[in-house]
Amino acid sequence: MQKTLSIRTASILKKLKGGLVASCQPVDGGTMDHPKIVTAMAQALISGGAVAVRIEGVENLKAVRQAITAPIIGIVKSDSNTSPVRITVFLDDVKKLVQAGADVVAYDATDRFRHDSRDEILKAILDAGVIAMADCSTLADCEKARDDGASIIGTTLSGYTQETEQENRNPDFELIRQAKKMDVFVMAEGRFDTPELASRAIRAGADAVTVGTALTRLEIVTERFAKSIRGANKKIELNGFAVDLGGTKTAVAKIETGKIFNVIKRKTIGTASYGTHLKLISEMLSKLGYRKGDLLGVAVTGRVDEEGRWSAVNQSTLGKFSSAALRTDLIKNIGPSSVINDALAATLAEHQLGSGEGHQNFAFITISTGVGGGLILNGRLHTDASGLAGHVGFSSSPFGNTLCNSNRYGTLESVASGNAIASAAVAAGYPHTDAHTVFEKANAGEAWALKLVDRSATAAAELAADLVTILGITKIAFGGSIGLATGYLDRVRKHLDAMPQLFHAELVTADLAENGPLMGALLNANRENIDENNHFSR
Ligand code: BMX
Repeated sequence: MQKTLSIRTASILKKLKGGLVASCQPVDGGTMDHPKIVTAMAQALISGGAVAVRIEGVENLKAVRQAITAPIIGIVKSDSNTSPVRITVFLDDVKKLVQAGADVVAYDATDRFRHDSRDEILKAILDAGVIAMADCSTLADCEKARDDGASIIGTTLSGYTQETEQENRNPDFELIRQAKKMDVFVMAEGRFDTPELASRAIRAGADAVTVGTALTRLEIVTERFAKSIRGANKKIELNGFAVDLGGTKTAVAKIETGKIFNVIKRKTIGTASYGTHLKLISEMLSKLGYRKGDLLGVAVTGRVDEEGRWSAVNQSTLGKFSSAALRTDLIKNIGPSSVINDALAATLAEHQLGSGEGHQNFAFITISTGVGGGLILNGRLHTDASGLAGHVGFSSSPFGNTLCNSNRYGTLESVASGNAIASAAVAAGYPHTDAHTVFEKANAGEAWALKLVDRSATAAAELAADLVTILGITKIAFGGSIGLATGYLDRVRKHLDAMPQLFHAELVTADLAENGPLMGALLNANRENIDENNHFSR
C-alpha cells in the first residue's frame, strides 16, 4: 500500500479491504431510477453484506448519504456526442459529489479525449480532500493514475474502450494481477456478475470487488433468467431412435421432441462378436418400435473413422474384432443411420442442450469403463478423419506407469478409468473388487479406496489443466459413471484449485448425465441428414 496515505484515506481503504462494494445503479430512466428507490436499494445492499456502495448522480448520492454510514463512492455519468468518456467528466461534478457527501470520487482514468482533462479531474478530487478512484482500462492507465495520486485503482473500464473491447469480454483477471504488482489498492470491477467470479477476483489479488448489474439492474438480471427459461421451454424438433453401445452397457432409446420417451438397456458383453452386437442392437430397436427409415443415430465406445468404420482403441473393451464397417452394415441390415463415438456424441449433446450451451471452447470428459472425451473448439465439434481426435483417455498421465490396452504406455485411461481403478484395487490386495465397490469403500472412509479414487481425480485434474493450456478450454463437463459419482468432481476441483489460477477452468457435471450419448447420437444423425453432401466433416 502507498506509504503516504492520510489517516482518513487509510481508514476508508481498511473498511473496503476484502469486501464487496455494491454499485447501486438502476437502469437509466427505468422505474427504479429515483433517489428514494436508490436509497432503499443501498440500504438493502448494506444489510446484505456490502461494505460500501457506488452511487451515480448527485441527487441519489445526497439521499443515500442521509441513510447509510458506510463509505460511498460517487460518480456522475454524462453522455456526450463528442467523447465516449462518461464517468465524472466535469470539474463541477467533482465539487457537487464531494458536497453531497462522497468519501471517494471515481473518474474515467483512460487516456481518451473528454471535456475536462483527466489530470484536471484527478487534481480536483485530491484538492477536495477525498479519495480518488481511477476507473482504468489498461495497465498504462493504472500506472499513470497511481503515479498521479489515485488511491484506488479499478479495472472498471477494461473491455469498454475501443482498445480493449475485443480482448476482454470476460472479467479482466490479468489486469488485476498486473495492477496488484504496483502495490496499490486494487478494485476489481466490470462483469463480476456471479459470486464465483467475485471470489476469483479476490484470489487473483484484488483488494475489493465491485458488483453492479447483477445486484441492481433488475431488468437486465430478469431478462437473463427469462431468456434462459424461454430457451429451455422450446420444443426441440428431434425425433427418432438412438443407440449407445458403451463399455459397460448398451442402451437403445426412442426419442420424441428432444426427450427420451422409452429406453431399454442391456449389459455390453465385451467379448461378443461384431455380428452379435449388431444383432442385439437390431432386436432392441425392434422392441421399441423402430421401422426402417426412422431417424437413427448410433454411438459406440471406440473409434469411428470418416468412413464409419468402427474399431477399439482400448483392445480390452471390445475384445472380439479389430475393425468393422459399422455404418455400411447398419445401413444394410437395419436402416439409414449415422455412427459416432460415444463421448463425441455426449459432447455434441452437452454443447447443444446442456452445460456447454453457448460455450466456444468446451470439453466433455467421460470417466467410465474407459476415459473418453470430446472437444468443442471455436463453437464446433472437433473431429478428424481417423476418429481419434477427442480421445483424451489416451493422452499421457504423469501418474501412468503401466502399458495401457491401447498399447500406449502410461495413459490417463490406465490410471483414471473404472477398469484402472478396479485393477489397482486387485493389485492392492482386494480381489474381485470393481470400481463401484471401490467408490463405496471410499465413501465409507476406507483409506486404500480413497487413495485410488483420489489418484483418478488428480489425473483428471491434470488433464483439465492440459486442456486449458493447449486449447484454451474454459469449461469442462464430466460424465460417465465415475465422473458423475458423488464427490468425484469435488476432488477433481480440489486438485485443479491447487494449481495456479491460470490453468483453471469451470468444472461441472454433465447436465444430460447418462443420456448424453443417446441424445448426441440422434443429434448427429439429424445434422448428417441435413448435411448430406458433407457426411462426416461438419
Ligand atoms: C475409451 C475408448 C473411447 C470411449 C471411452 C469411453 C475404446 C473401446 N473406447 O477411451 O472410444 O469413448 O473409452 O467409453 O477404445 P466407455 O463407455 O467404454 O467408458
